[in-house]
Formats: sequence, structure tokens, C-alpha cells
Amino acid sequence: MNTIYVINGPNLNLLGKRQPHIYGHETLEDVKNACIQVGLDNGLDVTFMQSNAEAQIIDWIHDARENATGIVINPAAFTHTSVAILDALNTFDHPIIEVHISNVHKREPFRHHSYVSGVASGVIAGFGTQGYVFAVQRMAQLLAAAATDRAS
Ligand code: DHK
Repeated sequence: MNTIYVINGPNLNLLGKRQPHIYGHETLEDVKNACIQVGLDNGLDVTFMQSNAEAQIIDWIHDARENATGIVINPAAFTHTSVAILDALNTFDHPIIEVHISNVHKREPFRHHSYVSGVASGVIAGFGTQGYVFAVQRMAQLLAAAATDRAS
């Protein structure tokens, strides 16, 4: 089974408690369980992680180079600031999908730019926590298509 990493950035540990009018009432544990289940339904083993530390996220991306065939990432605030996370993602040779719970384009101008989007296969924003489910489903399709390409 393909393993994918679902990586979450700062403050997402407070999901469900933090500004629920923006980020909703589901907790990160709820999102983790949904990702694992939709992964299993689609033949993917989901490793789900969250950190408030940029260095830890970079280390997980490096780890994914050896141990994962896809990354779903919500870098949270680091989306808008981190060249270091972009550089790490640029070392990863498999699909990357960027997720935002909120519609960042409807919010403050500093949230309109993402360092990550330029390296992502796709970007999902504004669908609430359901965006993670869409991302895992899409990742399964991308990995299946890549396997078919390799076989032909
Ligand atoms: C989450 C955050 O914490 C913000 O810093 C981003 C993102 C948006 C989200 O919508 O998931 O700007």
C-alpha cells in the first residue's frame, strides 16, 4: 500500500477551539480519522502529523522522501512565509497537494500569497475540513495514474 503523509502546520492543533467561525468545529483528531478512513477506502496508508515548528515540518518532508509517495500539506501560517518549506518540498519527487480549510483568497491580503502553491499539483481552499478528504481522494487518483503510466 502507498503511504502518504498529511502534514499540518502551526495552530492547527487547536482546530475546533480556534476561531470556529473560520475553521469550523471539527477537531484535528476528527480530520485525522477522516483522512485515515478515506485513505483506507482508496488503498492509501495515511500518516497524519501536526507541528507548530517549521523545523519539524521540514524534517517530516525530508523523511517523506524515503517513506512516502505523496504529501498533503496544510502549512497554515507558514504557507505565506516559508521559503524553507518550499525548498524542502522541492526535494520531494512525488505529488504534493496543498490544503487550506478557509478560503484564503477571501481573507487578509497577506494570506493571498502561498510559497507552496508553485510546487503543488493542486490547491484546495475554502471547503472546510472536507478539503482534506478531497485531497486524499485526489492523491489516490494521482498515484494510480502514475502507476498506470509506469506500467505502460
Ligand atoms: C490556516 C492557518 O492557520 C492560516 O494561517 C492560513 C489556513 C489559512 C487554513 O485555512 O487552513 O492563512
